[in-house]
Amino acid sequence: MLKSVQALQALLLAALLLPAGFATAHEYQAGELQIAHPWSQELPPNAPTVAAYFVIHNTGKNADRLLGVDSPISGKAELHEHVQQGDLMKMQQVPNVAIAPGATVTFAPMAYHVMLLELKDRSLLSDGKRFPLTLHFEKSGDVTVEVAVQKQAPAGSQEHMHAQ
Ligand SMILES: [Cu+2]
Repeated sequence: MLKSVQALQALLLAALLLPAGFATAHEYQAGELQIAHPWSQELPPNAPTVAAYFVIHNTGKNADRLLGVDSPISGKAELHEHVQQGDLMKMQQVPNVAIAPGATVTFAPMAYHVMLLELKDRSLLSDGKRFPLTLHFEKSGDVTVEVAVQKQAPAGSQEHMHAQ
């Protein structure tokens, strides 16, 4: 009994010591898809594009597909991936992203990402703010998530300045 109390105290302490980013972790559900912690790196105010990231986990037995995204803060939103071209990593648009049953698909710097272009409203693009992003899935339908803008990339994602 004493041991488990100590373990619990250790856990609570660990939770308190986690970096601030963890406190804002948030999750959404669309059918059998879980969308974890949508976030975006705070960029200089004149940045022409903004990227958004999240992790999609398919808890179901059916494949699904992310067909597209949109946000009221941008005129255009695209799905991108990074590909190796010689020595360079380049990003390119993809028509959709398959989410196999049981799969976890990570949108992160240097991987799949949402690219917001033709930015209309930059008021929500600073550290600590959130902006809406709607994901359109083939089977699970539409789900609107709040993308947390943060200076620090969340733990577990690679540090990377998005190449234009
Ligand atoms: Cu991109």
